[in-house]
Amino acid sequence: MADTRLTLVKGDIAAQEVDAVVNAANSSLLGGGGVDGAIHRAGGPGILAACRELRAGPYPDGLPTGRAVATTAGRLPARWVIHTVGPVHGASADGAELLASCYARSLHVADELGARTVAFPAVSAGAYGWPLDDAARIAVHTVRQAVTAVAEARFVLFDDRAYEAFAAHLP
Ligand code: AR6
Repeated sequence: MADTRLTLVKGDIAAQEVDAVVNAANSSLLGGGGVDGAIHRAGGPGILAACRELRAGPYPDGLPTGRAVATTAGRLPARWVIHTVGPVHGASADGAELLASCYARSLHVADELGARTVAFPAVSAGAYGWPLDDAARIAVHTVRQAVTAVAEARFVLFDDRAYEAFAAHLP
């Protein structure tokens, strides 16, 4: 397995030219605000249609927290969207493991797809209230520990504060 390169970019996750972008979704898979809103807006209705098929098929009750599943990326520059559901901060005792699981399982799905470049947002660090520094620590640590064929894991941060939080945890 090649060493995964961890990179940082300040910008919009929906604009990334990578094989797969990770969506900070909710269990319904049917859209929302933040990253989820940006991805569905930019990617067009094909993503929502694919999500509805997942709900009609393998995920009738929605995607559980900490899991990941791929769909088309519609009109995004990426080929796939990997939807993952972060934990709401403080909602359960195993939240940190669930947040780590979002990154580990997203990389696993990327490997199944053959995606070599993957862009991640700061999962749970927005509407779900996870403190940014801790979210960054869990994200960077989990991706660094992962055994994966992904060549580049790109963290895409929306503002300076998030960028600095992630930068502080990179080697
Ligand atoms: N590109 C990159 N980062 C972004 C973007 C963007 N376009 N927009 C926001 N961020 P959030 P969560 C940052 O709320 O906390 C949705 O409604 C944002 O500043 O998108 O996992 C879903 O449907 C923050 O640092 O995800 C769920 O219901 C980080 O991305 C819920 O929100 C994550 O913020 C998920 O909440």
